[in-house]
Amino acid sequence: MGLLNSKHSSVKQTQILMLGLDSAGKSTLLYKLKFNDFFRTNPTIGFNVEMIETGQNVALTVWDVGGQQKMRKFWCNYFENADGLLYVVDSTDKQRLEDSKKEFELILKNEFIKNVPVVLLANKQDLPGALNAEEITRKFNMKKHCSDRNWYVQPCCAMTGEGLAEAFQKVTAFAKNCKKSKEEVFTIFKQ
Ligand code: G3D
Ligand code: MG
Repeated sequence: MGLLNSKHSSVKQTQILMLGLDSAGKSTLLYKLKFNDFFRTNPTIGFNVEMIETGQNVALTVWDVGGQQKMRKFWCNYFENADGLLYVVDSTDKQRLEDSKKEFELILKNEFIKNVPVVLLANKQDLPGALNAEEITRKFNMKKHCSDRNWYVQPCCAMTGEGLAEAFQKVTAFAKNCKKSKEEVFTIFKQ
């Protein structure tokens, strides 16, 4: 990946970082999208990484990093190359919503994530009592915390795949624009 490489290839390589607390549904979501199938997951130790072709001249590399508490201090190791962030929330886990929000805010404060577009996935919409996208938007105070970047909140169900295509289309489009403006800055800097 890199700013120069993208000028020499018609297929843009885009790095998407997927984070969220353990059990939010990240790995289920990744494999549903990749294989269009439901896989029983185990807690992710380390990370999973998959290439996903979008059919829009963009190849996504999606990094699914383990979300257990002891893993969260390693999230920052993945920040530097991220072109887009997918943050996954278990919309039914009201007890840990505050924790999830706190972790989200910490990510956004990191220098490497500055201006990186965000799609927040309000997952597990199939379950009773799931907060909807509007409620999650309010709880996470998206307007305030993401005022410096493109953002979107997508309701989804990783088990059925509902909402996933929309989320990936959105983050890809945002990331494309973000990369373009980075390239412009880079070109100006080189002159
Ligand atoms: P993680 O990778 O974020 O840690 P996983 O989360 O993908 O491992 O999923 C954690 C649990 O949530 C799994 O159940 C998985 O089947 C379930 N899950 C993920 N997405 C959805 C969804 O959209 N709806 C429902 N109902 N469940 C979902 P288990 O039972 O294996 O712990
Ligand atoms: Mg996982």
